[in-house]
Amino acid sequence: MKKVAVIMGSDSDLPVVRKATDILSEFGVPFEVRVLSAHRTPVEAADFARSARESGFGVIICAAGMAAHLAGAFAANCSLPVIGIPVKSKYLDGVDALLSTVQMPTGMPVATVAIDGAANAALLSIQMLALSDETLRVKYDEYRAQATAKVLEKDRAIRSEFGL
Ligand code: RP5
Repeated sequence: MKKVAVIMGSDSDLPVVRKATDILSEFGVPFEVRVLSAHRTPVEAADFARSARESGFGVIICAAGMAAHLAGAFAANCSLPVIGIPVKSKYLDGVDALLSTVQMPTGMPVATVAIDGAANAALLSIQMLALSDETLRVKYDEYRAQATAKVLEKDRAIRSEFGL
């Protein structure tokens, strides 16, 4: 199976990123984690992006906060699908990172998830890899079925609480 690259702009992003790595682990998807910054280590970030396909990666997840150019920089240097996670920082509630990540110019797409939406980033990467991996597709469909069952159970519990 292809690997997922999980890149964060700073180690301070790890508490958010952990939600993605936990899900990748749960699904048995191979991944590598790096701290690489579009601004602080631009050469290393570009080198990683340029060699990502030949290194066996199939999807890249980039988490960054503030003026978050990490996902865009990866998209510019690599034709693998890039998923951006805008990370909330203490000043602008993550809207700065959201706009920096989502507003990519035509031709350089970044699939941007919600602010701190690391779980969805992992799930989206799994959906992408599952296009060519039947075992992973079955696991993902089971996960979705369980998620549906949990909500239906909550619905039953709430209705019962109101005597319905
Ligand atoms: C971004 O700046 C990082 O992704 C992080 O979210 C933010 C703050 O970084 P630190 O100052 O905590 O290293 O590049």
